Amino acid sequence: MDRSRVIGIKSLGDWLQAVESIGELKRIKAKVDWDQEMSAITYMAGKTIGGPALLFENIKDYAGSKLLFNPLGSSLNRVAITIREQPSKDALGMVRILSEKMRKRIAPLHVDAAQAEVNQNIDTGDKVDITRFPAPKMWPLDGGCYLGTADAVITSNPEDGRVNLGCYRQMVQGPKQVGFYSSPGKDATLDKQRWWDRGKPAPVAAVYGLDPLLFLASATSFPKDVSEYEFAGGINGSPIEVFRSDITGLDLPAHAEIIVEGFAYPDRTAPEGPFGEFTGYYGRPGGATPTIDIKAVRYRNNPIVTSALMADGWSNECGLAWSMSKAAKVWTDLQGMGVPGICGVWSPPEAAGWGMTVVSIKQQYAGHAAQVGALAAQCMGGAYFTKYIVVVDDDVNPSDLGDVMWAMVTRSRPAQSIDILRETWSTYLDPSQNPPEIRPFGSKCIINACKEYKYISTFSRRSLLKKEVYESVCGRWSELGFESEPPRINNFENFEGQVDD
Ligand SMILES: Cc1cc2nc3c(=O)[nH]c(=O)nc-3n(C[C@H](O)[C@H](O)[C@H](O)COP(=O)(O)O)c2cc1C
Ligand SMILES: [Mn+2]
Repeated sequence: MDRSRVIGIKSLGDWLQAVESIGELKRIKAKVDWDQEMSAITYMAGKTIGGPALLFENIKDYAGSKLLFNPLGSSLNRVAITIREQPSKDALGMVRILSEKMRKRIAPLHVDAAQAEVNQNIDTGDKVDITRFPAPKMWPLDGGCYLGTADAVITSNPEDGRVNLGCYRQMVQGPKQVGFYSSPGKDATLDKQRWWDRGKPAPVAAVYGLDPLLFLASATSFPKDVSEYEFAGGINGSPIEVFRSDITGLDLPAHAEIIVEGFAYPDRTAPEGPFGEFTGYYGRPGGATPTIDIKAVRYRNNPIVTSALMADGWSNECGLAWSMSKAAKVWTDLQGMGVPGICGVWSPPEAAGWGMTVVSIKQQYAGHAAQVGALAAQCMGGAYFTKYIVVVDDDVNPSDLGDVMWAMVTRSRPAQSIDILRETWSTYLDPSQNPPEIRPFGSKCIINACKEYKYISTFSRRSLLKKEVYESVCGRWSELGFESEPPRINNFENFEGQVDD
């Protein structure tokens, strides 16, 4: 695909066109039920790595409405389009590019509210009714239907006006009310408390259909004092277009599909959950959760709802893209702290998206590996939930779990190489912390799987091919009767330090 196709994407519609042009959009025209059928189809289709985004065009009880499931899923191509890059199979290379893009910030551009497509329809007062939009029930034991999952929830800090975008789920409570679940330490949780501490309701907007770039930015742990709009603009390469709402005073994305707006009050809660989570388990039991009293609903003509299925394995929307954005952010953070020698950062999607971080480094001094492990464990981009942090040498591909395991068992010494951090930032959703009352604290394990630095010069040599021999065998690969491509190998014997006989 020509890169010019992905530059200039402003809306979900633009993004869908690019995705459809590479054959990764499946339109489902058969009638399906919002009650567990859409999610079952998404779960089953998502088992195929790289499977398509699913646009449901015929939803029971919601004639004429459309909903997009598995927007990013496990497709590197769609992650590439989302970060405005050409599709590529090089996942680690893409994380590097994303981490470079995350170092740029571009302030949003204010446009006239009347020009914003999301204002094609504005319902206020008695006309507010979010039950007009399809909200799937995803898992059999879910406490309700979730309209906001692949979303951006927008709040502000009353102290300095910083606008935050966070991806937090929202359960439908009624025509004019949704649940607002953001976990402890998340920016919306802190923002709403700041308003309440001033005796005021917290203004909130929730975007239920959006350009997946805003979804990705909303789901990444950026610095708490900078708006995600600026980072999304940096990744986009041009400003995100917003308009100032006359209802909440918040800056809202002009090209969104659907935005609800209202206020959250400290004493207005409702039962919410349980919900089948990114861990592949139901999270915390249902419980009293803040709500948003909706004052206005803005939507384009024929809007599309964006939805994220949380599940085990590759069907988890909190999988590939979430882990790539986390890895990129950890890389940016390490670079920002001036840590040298970082060769790659990966967060295996197989580890519930955010459960593990792997950093490969070129060791340069005593203590370097331990320093990288501790910083990767606790930096803003990497601290939430992540349980295992593994540091490997530069000859190990962090995005290849087989390579990482091999390094762990051949280079780490369990008695010396493992550090445990206690009482760390986690979530009520971690099923391993019991009884649930001890949540949301977690713990972390840092594994130094690098060659012991003290002995690095005499560490057992890897058995590596000679480059000329590898290349000659590659040249003869089909003559030898192999049909597939020869395997790519990056490390070769360099005979350094070898004495000629
Ligand atoms: C699909 C998806 C759903 C998520 N749902 C929630 C949620 O319901 N509550 C929550 O606290 N975090 C949720 N997260 C994680 C947050 O979006 C993420 O931690 C993000 O950094 C929050 O924004 P903030 O750093 O501005 O607080 C979700 C992430 C994804 C990818
Ligand atoms: Mn934030």
